[in-house]
Amino acid sequence: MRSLSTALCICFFICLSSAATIKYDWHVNWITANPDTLQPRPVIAINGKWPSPALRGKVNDTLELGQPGTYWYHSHSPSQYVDGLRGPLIVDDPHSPYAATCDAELVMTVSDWYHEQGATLQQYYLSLPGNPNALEPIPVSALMNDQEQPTFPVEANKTYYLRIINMSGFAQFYFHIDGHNMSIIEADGVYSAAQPVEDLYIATGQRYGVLLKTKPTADRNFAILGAMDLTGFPGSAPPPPHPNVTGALVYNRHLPFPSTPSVESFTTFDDLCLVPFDQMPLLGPPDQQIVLNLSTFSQLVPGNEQNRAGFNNITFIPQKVPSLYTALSGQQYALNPIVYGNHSNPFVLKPVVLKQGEIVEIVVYNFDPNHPSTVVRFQADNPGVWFFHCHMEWHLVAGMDVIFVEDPLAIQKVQSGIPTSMREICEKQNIPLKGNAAGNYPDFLNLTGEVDIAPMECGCVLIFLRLQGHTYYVEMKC
Ligand SMILES: [Cu+2]
Repeated sequence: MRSLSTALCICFFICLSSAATIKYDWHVNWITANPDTLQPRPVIAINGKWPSPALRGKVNDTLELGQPGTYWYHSHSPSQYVDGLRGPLIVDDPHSPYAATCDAELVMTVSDWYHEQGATLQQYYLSLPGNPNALEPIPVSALMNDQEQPTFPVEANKTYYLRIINMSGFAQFYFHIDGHNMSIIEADGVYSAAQPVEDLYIATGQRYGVLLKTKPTADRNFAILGAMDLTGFPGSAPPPPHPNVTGALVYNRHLPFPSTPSVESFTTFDDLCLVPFDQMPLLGPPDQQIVLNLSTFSQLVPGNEQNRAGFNNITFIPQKVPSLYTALSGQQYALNPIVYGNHSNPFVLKPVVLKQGEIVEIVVYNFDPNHPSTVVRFQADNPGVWFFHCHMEWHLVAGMDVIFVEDPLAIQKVQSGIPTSMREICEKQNIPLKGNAAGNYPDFLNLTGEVDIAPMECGCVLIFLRLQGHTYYVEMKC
């Protein structure tokens, strides 16, 4: 078994404007679990418990906590969320436009489950000699709330706010509740006009908030079905043995658990048709356009031949110095993309430096005949180092990622130093706290020593994403 080098202690501080500070003090270690009842295996637990707890905060200070809504926390390094280091992150909103409509709330997750550990699967996926067609690892089972047959007690004649999260490493899911319709009111933390739907299609990493009206009488229980989209798996590989999971809306616990429904075909709703609740108009025209051409290729280093992926023929490889530390220590150099690891080697990410306030348009071409491209616009109003990546974990570790360094001089102004807990984590792992991608300081333009060959082992991603107001997401290394 892969060992976590020490018992890692993660502290999350959630600051609320009412002066309350919620502190989560986590000790992370391996325990054994058997959620699909087929095979016990090691999972990454928090304070000795798994599934991992839901994190919750209130939104009465938007500056500290960002936006209300349904999120999840997870570790990408090295594929640790596939080993169970994942859980809901809920930002409650007393001022939600739907607050008066909801009587109660339920959090539901769907996920795929592998019997092999994430690091092993990652190595298999990346290995060019061992997996010449770059077939993604196929999960064994579907889980709901990281269990089989979870139950959700409900009362008749109420309106529930369901927060539904796909925490999968790879699978996309259909989500269906027998005998009930749903109404989408939130997508990935953004309120929408209520949109009635029969089923949901939830991509990897995606979240929905929906309203569910319960039946007037409690005379039976109803199945909740999470079904993997089998068309998303590589055709030449055998499909997952247990692609569906059934949970239950329990109106009466003395009545039987419902049988798994047979759904002939799911109805899907195109989420591009959702209308934002605040009627926010389309942003534009863009000040900057970033075109990302998806590509896959090979790293041909003898003894370390890898399947790689990336954008514009550059595969993302974590550098010696986390990009945020480069931004923090680089002074004026932080404006120069070169310092983050910008050279002609096609295996190193070329970052993009954004100015605060500008409208950015990202065009992603993935050359899929059915969905050849997608366009996203956003206003760069949140200085930080942002990791933009495919949320299929196997594609992420293969390098299908870029970073957006947004207004690094503003980061330097707002963020005076590195918090002690992060400093200690890095010192334990000999990760430098300053310098360019190669760890050179103060000569930021000297990239000698930057990482230009992806390691097969571990792929130690150490990315720090800055959220507004000194709250960090830390993606840890093993
Ligand atoms: Cu992908």
